[in-house]
Amino acid sequence: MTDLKRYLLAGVVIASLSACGSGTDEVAGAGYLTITDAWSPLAPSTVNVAAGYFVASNLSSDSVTIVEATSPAYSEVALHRSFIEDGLVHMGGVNQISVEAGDKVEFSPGGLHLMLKRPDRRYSVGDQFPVSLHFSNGENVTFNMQVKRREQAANEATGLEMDHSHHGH
Ligand SMILES: [Cu+2]
Repeated sequence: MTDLKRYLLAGVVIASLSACGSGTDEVAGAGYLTITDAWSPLAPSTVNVAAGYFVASNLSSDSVTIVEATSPAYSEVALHRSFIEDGLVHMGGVNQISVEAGDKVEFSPGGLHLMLKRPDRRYSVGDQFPVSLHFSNGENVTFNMQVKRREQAANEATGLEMDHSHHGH
């Protein structure tokens, strides 16, 4: 099994763990889509692609359609969706994603994701890089995506913090 396949398959397992979780730290809002929980799982050193996940909430009164994603940190960014067919994990490009007014769409392991190709440098846990989503109405939103270990993100999603050093006394 290649490192890339292992990387992508790991996401499917985590997806079931984090499905009921909900983080609350707001990352960016543009009047159209509010982006929260933007993160990218640490990629193996032998792979020059990474995935990007976030939740896009449409707090406006208009439908918003995401048509493109870009980042100065990666030379290619694509909207992708993972799916399982004949017991195998596949993924393919998505042309656009509409978020109805008052609705939200989750980019999460095993489903919709950003496919980030050819980074400008190696990213480590804790690093951040900017990503922009472009809408069909010409607007866009830019937010930072944080690099995390998959286990870390899953624990945060289920409220099982492993690091208790932040607890106040
Ligand atoms: Cu992909």
